[in-house]
Amino acid sequence: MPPFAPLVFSGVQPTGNLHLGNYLGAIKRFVQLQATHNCIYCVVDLHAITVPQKPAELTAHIREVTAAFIACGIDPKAHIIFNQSQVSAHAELAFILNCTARLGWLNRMTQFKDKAGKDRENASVGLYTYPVLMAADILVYRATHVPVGEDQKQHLELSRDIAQKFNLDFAPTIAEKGFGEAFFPLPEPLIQGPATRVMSLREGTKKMSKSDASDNSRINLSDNADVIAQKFRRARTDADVLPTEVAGLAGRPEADNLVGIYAALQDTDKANVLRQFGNANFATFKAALVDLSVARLGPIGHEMQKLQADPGYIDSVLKDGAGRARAIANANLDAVKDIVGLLR
Ligand code: AQP
Repeated sequence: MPPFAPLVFSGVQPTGNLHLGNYLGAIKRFVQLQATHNCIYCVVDLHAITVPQKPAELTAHIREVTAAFIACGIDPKAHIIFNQSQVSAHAELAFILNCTARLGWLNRMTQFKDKAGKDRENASVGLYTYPVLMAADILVYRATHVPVGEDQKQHLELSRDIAQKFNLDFAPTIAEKGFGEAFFPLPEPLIQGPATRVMSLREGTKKMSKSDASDNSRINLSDNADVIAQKFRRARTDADVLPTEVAGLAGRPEADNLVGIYAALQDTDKANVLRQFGNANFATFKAALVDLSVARLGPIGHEMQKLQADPGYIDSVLKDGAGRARAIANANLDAVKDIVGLLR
């Protein structure tokens, strides 16, 4: 595999109810990676329409995710923030990669099975091919690193399989056109830290999710201090005190989840949190968790509100980012067309 210039790409769906899991599992990492990498962060609006969306709400949610990116600390000038549908190369490459991906690979995707549920025949074709579009999102920039939450691991593996098969299928023309042994890098998932899978506050074995019917299951980035306090106070726990060692969290999903959240918010690890709170009861720990959450999330929510009050500014950020993203994506898509043998 030839050396590829390091480049970070990731995305968030504008499906409303951005929550603490999206922040700790993904956006917080996006912010950190700016210091060491060139980064492209995308509001993946085409992914959002794989399930029904109300048009006016979708528009508002695209702006909401953009505001969250900026409020959390992503610099739209030094890096790139844009919405997917403004760069048509994503959809074009997705079709070409649909012809590389195998049906058997897609049939193994657990997110499709979860989201389609029992009524699979009635799911959209877009929901089924979602992981191929995700591969195109990443590969159209020839991105090397992809920060995501644990739930996206399988999709990332599929992106690597697609990249590898494309490189093999077209190896002779890839070499002939001067790209060496491989055109696409095999993108590396960055799934790190104590909160890569934040769980529901109501059920410690279920992922915190935007689409959960219960608002009490998640902390939204837009929640105010009172709501955050109320939700954590009501969060399900067990009857025991906190253990002093990480091993003591085994079999206690709710405790493990809250300790992981605290660790991620404090930029530390679970062992250190348990050194501070081992033997404490949940009332004490939850009070500290509320204080820390409000201190970290309060300024973000406030800044998001301010930004969303100026949709003109948000739209200008997306337009500028899309222009810069398009230049990179179109050049790579042209190369793919040349490799495949399509005239342009
Ligand atoms: N609970 C979570 N813990 C850690 N990371 C999470 N992510 C999502 N939920 C958690 C990560 O957030 C990024 C953006 O997610 P997405 O918008 O692409 O959609 P998703 O993964 O389908 O998120 P949701 O909230 O669960 O939405 P619904 O309810 O619509 O399915 C990704 O990196 C994801 O891993």
